[in-house]
Amino acid sequence: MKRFWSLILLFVFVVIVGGCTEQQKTQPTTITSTGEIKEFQITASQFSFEPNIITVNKGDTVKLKIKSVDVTHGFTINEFGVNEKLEPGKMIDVEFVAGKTGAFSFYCSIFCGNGHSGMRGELVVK
Ligand SMILES: [Cu+2]
Repeated sequence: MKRFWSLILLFVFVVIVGGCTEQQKTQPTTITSTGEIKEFQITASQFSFEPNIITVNKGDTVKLKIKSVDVTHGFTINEFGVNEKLEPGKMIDVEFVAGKTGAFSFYCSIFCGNGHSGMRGELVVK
């Protein structure tokens, strides 16, 4: 009978240790990483950017591929020194490091029509 309980104990021990090992194996993928490359494709059109909210982590390298599908627009993020002219149909590559946390607006900086002043979005750096 004692042997039986020893086996049960051993079984429980194996399950617990096995469970912990399993957790350690999967943990690295759940850690919030900094220094990753985050790439986004943004479409500019009268009078919006799509997507208009971009979320990254502090320290990430942000790569944006931006294209206007109608008229000439601008793309500006003051805090990260980004200021591009988006000519229709031409893909523009933007790259910067999100070195500070906060919510930063990006906006169209070239007059493109009646809704121009509302053509904006937000870069969220966590
Ligand atoms: Cu505009």
